[in-house]
Amino acid sequence: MINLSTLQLKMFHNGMIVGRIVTRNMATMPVDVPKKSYELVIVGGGAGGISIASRFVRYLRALKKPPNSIAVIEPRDTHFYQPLWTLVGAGIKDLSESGRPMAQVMPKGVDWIKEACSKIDPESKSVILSGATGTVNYRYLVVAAGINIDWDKVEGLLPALEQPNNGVCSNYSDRYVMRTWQTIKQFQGGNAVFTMPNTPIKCAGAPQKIMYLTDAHLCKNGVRDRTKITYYTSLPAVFSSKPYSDALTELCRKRDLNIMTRHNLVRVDSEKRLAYFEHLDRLDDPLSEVKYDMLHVTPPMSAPKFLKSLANDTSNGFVAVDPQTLQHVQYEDIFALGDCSSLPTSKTAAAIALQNSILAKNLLQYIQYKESDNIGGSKLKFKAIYNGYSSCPIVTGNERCIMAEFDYDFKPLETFPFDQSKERRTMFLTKKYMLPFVYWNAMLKGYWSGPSIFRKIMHLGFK
Ligand code: UQ1
Repeated sequence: MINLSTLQLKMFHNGMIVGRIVTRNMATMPVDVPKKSYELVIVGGGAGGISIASRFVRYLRALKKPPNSIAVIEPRDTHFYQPLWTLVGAGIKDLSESGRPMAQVMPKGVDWIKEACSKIDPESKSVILSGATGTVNYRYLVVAAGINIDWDKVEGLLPALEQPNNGVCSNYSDRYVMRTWQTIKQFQGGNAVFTMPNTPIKCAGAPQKIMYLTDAHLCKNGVRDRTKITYYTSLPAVFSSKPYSDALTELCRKRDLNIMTRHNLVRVDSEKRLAYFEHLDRLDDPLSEVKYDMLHVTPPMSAPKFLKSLANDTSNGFVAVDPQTLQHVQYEDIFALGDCSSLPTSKTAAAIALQNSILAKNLLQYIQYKESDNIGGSKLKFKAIYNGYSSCPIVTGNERCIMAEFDYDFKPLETFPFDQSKERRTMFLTKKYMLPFVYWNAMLKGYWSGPSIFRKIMHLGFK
């Protein structure tokens, strides 16, 4: 069976992607035979890996290192701007706009090793690959390996997603995101159910954004009157940062969107169209059985297994780094950022915008310190400190958006000199047009550290 997203992606691979590579003639293709060792190895070609690679191509040139002393290990052909998938699932953007060939975003001057990692050995400073290359040694390592989606942890979910037109969908994959839009379009009323799992996930706002967009669509096409919409979340509130949570709770009340807290999806029966939830505060109770006509699932996620050697007792499988400096807590020559890291903030591209700049500054400082003549002196004190900044553009439907921005304490850290917990059209347009532009043209090229500079300018004289 070919579903629509695979078909679209195929056309996109064969047409647009090839066209782009040929016309721009700037592709970095994978290396046939990688070197045995590199100054800097970056694991992962996602938002974190590519932005760090771009910065270090510049830095290593400045440090007078030979070209191609950086390797990026990434097995995939396509780089996705995943924040767009909320809009793709709601029929506002095209799937093809969310991806570009990996070759096109890979900076010139790095060796792209197109293989998957199977293990990292921090003692021998080597990355063990699953393909023919075997092992690559590093002097410095950046881990930006993303997060794993555990579709199979919800019983019956994968089979349900693989059958067409049964009301089950998920924005969390290029394979299934078009199913969401199909499902919304075909929906004729009944129970629309949205879920948020009991694990760390990427973009914790996305599970509810698609609910708001579905609500808006159903209002427009006259189906809303015969629909009950419910959000089942594992969390105790609709959002982690209080001012935004309060605004969203009020918005849900006004729009008759029901919120069921501390509920976790464990099973889907797609034949009978039943979803089963455990109650996280009453695990001995029988599962709640919920009839659905549409079910948008946010799957459970976990740290990639091959990162085990870099985790510790408290990091839950994620790479254990210092929350302020992004350096590994045990191995000084390893840094990590993004979804695979233990950084206790919301896992978003906006967080990676600031993290990549902090990590790059600190790793550069560390390299200079290690390679200077006066080693053995005082302990290195890092200059760049991460405050946990993350942001989540919560699209609330009708071309409106609440632009949540907060720090490690979930305290608002807003860029604009107005109350961002209010729905605004300008923020929707920022999400739809400006942020993708900034991502492709500045962030991946190593020139975007998040909006903090604008925050400082805009708040001059205001607060
Ligand atoms: C951001 O800087 C960024 O990087 C490009 C994103 O990427 C997807 C974002 O989603 C957001 C919200 C930010 C923060 C920027 C502003 C203007 C609040």
